[in-house]
Amino acid sequence: MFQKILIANRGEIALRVICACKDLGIKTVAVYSEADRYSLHVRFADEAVCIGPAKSALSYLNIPSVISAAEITNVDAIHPGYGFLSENSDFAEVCQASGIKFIGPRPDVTRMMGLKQIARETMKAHGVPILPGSDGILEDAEQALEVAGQIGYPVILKASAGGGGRGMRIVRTPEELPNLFAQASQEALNAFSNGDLYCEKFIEKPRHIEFQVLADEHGNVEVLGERECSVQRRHQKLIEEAPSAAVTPELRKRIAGALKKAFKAIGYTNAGTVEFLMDEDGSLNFIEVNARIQVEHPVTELITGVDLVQAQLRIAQGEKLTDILDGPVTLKGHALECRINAEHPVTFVPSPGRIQSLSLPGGIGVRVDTALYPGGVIPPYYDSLAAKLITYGKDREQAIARMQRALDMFVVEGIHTSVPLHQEIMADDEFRRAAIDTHFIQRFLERRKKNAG
Ligand code: MV4
Repeated sequence: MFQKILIANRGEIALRVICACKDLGIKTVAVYSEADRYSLHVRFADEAVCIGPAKSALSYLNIPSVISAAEITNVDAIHPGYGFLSENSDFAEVCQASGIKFIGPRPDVTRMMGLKQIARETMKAHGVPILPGSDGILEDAEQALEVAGQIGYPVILKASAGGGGRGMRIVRTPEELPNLFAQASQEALNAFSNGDLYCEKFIEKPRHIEFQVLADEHGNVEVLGERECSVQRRHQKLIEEAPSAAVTPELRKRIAGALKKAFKAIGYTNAGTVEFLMDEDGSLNFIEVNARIQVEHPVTELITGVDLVQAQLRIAQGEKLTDILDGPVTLKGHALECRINAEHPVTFVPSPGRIQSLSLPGGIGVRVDTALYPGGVIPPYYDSLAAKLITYGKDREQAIARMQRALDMFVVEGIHTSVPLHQEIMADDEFRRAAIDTHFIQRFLERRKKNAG
């Protein structure tokens, strides 16, 4: 059992991990940059170590600094949170070599999942549905033309080492393919030091739906339903919910069964998320695996009653899923999460600064995950997520009503936030009908502009 762990992260997720550790009686070590000296994760951890200057590259992403902090505090394990080093297989390897347990999948598994075309082939081999596309890496534009000719246009070129939309190009005709291939490959090489590309049939108007997986170190795998994450802007999710209004119990069961087999076969351990795209005809196909806890994990927690971060810690301690979960996982009710960003609700310009005053909502069915406090500062160096406002209800309608009530009672002064944006979305007819796909925000912003002008 872990006596003490280090949390290699900041903000709300660092606090979330501290909560799970307190519930389990595990001592915590916070690490912080010079910009985060007065952050709540530093205050609430049992110990805290400064690991460098504000810039992430010199602190939260600095492997030797994080490992040194772990060694001087003599921790048993490191929880990486999301972002930063969470999917860095080299970091996981250094932890292992230093005798520190990395709370996440094994490095070789994370490395495999990070190569998207390998993840794709692996899922296919174990019966998870994938989109038509290339078998592995495309050698050159010539081969891409051949594959595209077979599967039909439009196709999308994707970076093998990609994610977050970089190194992607949509190709609508064979004429434009050679140029787009060169661009995508160059962009991937710059961003990921790996120019390898693969391709898939392009889905014009998909829903983004992801399944939550937990796997122990004894070969047991559970799938905890799905999350609907279609409300996104520029690859940043704004609202997530569970379950998805577009997933039937039959479809959920079929995908969960395939994922269980696949994750067992690859020896996956700890928490993971499997992203799918749903076509307008309702077909659901794999796109990628995220080998970490995700920002939106709370919506799954609320409909399953499972503490996912506690589960991560207990899995890493070698416990069995049957002991971690109390009986079979069932889905009950509906949960919504609004990401409250420190940014202007109309222009989306980041709005770091000091919190002059703060009053957070509460009451039945409301959860707030945040590291904000009155007088605290949101530094400009990191992402703009300031709080996650999460509501639960017996159905989607009740979860929305509670979200509206909670947004009305979310008072923050000193910075701009996306609270007003979320209030408008909660009142939007398309959103209320769950008529959402990855273009929802674009349509919503056009409607808003038209109504304002
Ligand atoms: C796609 C796609 C359409 N067809 N793949 C964007 C980020 C990366 N994780 C995958 N992405 C996409 N892959 C095929 N075959 C459309 C997107 C996409 C998208 C996906 C989910 C949520 C928002 C998105 C916004 C633009 C493009």
